[in-house]
Amino acid sequence: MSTFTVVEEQGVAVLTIDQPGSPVNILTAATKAEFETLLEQLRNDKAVRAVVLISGKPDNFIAGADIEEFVALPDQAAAEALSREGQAIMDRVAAFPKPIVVAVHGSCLGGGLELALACHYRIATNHPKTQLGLPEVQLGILPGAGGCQRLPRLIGVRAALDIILAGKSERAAKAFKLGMVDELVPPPLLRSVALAAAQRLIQSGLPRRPRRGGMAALLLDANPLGRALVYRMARKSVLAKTGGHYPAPLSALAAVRTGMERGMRAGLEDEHRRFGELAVSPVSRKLVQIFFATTALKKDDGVAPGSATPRPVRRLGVVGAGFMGSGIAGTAVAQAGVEVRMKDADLPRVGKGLKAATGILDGRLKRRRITRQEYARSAALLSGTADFSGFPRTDLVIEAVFEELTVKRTVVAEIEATVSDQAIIATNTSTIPITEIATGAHHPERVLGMHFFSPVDRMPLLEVIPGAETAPDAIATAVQFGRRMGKTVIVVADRPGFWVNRILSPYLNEAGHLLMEGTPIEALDRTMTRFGFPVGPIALLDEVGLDVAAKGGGVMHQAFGERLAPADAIGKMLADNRLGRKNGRGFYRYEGGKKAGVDHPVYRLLAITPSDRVSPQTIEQRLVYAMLNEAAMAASEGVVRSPRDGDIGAIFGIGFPPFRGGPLRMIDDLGATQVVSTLRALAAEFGPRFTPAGSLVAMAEQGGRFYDAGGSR
Ligand code: 3H9
Repeated sequence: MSTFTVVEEQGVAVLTIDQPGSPVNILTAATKAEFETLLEQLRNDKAVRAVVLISGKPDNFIAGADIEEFVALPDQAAAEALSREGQAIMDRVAAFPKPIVVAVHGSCLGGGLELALACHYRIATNHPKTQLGLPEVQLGILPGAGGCQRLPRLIGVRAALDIILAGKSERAAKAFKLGMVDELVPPPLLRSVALAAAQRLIQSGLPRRPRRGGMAALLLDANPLGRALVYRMARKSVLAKTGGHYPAPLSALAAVRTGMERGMRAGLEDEHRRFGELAVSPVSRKLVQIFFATTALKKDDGVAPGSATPRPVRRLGVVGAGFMGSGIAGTAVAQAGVEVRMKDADLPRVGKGLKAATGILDGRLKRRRITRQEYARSAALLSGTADFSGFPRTDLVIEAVFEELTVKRTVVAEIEATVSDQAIIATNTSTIPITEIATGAHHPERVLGMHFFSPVDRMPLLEVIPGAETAPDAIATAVQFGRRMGKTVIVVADRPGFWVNRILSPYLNEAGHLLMEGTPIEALDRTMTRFGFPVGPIALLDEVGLDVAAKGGGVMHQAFGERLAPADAIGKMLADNRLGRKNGRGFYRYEGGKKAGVDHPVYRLLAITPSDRVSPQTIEQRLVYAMLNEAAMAASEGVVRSPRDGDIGAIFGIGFPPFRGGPLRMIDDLGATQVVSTLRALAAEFGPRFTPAGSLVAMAEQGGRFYDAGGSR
């Protein structure tokens, strides 16, 4: 079946791309071949004087080159050839003797945008689904079909680097402002405006585009000295963000620079050579695995396929208008567009919660992620109550009250007494077993856990936790709703700490042990950010809040015994009224809400003399292996349903370095035998808490792995 259809209207050939059987259009080998053949025909067809390229998909233009093809590339030479071939197609489009107008609605990404950039005139719809971007660096590669060359030529080096180096997508309105798009239209007008533009180009030739950006553009984009400064700044910023772990952005920067300083040909050559190197690199392989894992999770409702009928959620109730509750409410209106009713004990608290929830919308408006109309529409979805009024109409209620079993049980009973017989009740807890909260509920089959991470609007993960009696319909409803809130959702077992806090626990404890042995706070945090975590363990404790960490640590200690006994640092900190960032007193100092260096009196408080006795290698080994061991143990207990869920949970929940693929992938890469022998050595030196998990030992003995060898998924 063909991907393209052509109809001719008054000398304009409308070429519609609509890949059969796929939700999105992708530039596969077959698509590219068909496209080239068609272009050749259109070139020779005398009746055709211009072309309009448009998509037949409802919300997608083109999602880029086929990522599956990268995975199959055998070596660097093959990857380089793929890029060279992509560049050649785009060159033929750019040099096509008749004007090509591209009409974009929906996502226009990677190779899709590179194709649009090669066309002669770009029209996009002003719809929120229309996003234009070059996400390649997020896959560990660079735009390899001329994108590193055409984008800076079109919109200037600074704006292009901003998009390419971060792998960013822009809404159409921003793309228009930047000059990536020539015209912006409402969706129903897209086709007719594109046809009119094609007629215009037939009459008056290709448009001349004025240089944008005024004096700054003249100084920084249009002259080599200015550009040298731009490259230097960009490099510095990339290194600060990636810690040198991700080669793609620096390589993309170099390809842009070559093209801008030595010409298009040299740029394209550098681009395909670098694409070849990156596409087969271990970092890219890991990032592609993460892409496939998150894509697969988008379709996974956490229950056996066909075993559940998820309930549509139109109205959400949130009980508890504190930090978590308002975060959930604000994210739900902003992302899922549902009505949200917030409830707390009294109206002043409700008012505060509503204000905080609206704050999430304020932030989005300020960053221009939403328009004023969208802001007004979302804000109008929020309402509050001190007496459960409005709750009978909710489909799902999430409680986020104080973390205390009896309080949670009472709240669940109150909710049950108010909502309909169909409504699902979720409890947002990080430490209390769901089955215990559901004990005493009239309908425990409709009660489950939804563990959000803080801050809710920014953290991408959600753990959904069925209790012993939760019905599949309830699980699927919570998972689907979590996805609508923009979260990547994993379904995890009702075991203490669930998955994320379970594997975090021994890691944070070990940081506490190292600290009490005199390892400086900076050394601990620096070592782990160098390993690739976004923040180090001590800074993380300050962020989480030391009271919360102490409570969680206590629960884990009680559940798993001495192996997860915390060091006594946090107790001493709490006795000194140190709660972390939230009260401005933690392991670090906070000035005006900003972290401002280690708070040295802490060492005296903990009765330690900091010294660099322990090497960074040992720090890293103790911290990382504590987490790897726990991950293996929890996985063998069935806390996660698959290694995929475990790794995604670690990456999205605690920022485990994506380029390492997650703790279970890391064990596979190191080899179970090596992990076991390192753990045994650590156990001999530092105590039985490092005793390797039985499942790891068995894996080492039998040559097992978490993932199939060589598999990309
Ligand atoms: C590139 O372009 C390189 C070039 O510079 C140079 C080349 C020389 N390839 O996410 P969804 C599949 S690199 C293969 O559930 P949504 C996806 O796996 C590419 N498959 O839909 C899933 O398959 P299945 C740069 C792809 O509506 C199905 O489509 N582009 C690709 O939630 C539906 O996907 C990107 O990085 C692809 N490129 O989101 C964009 N794209 O049904 C990657 C999608 O079998 N894609 N699939 O599980 C996305 O970000 C999202 O898919 C998108 C739609 C926003 C487009």
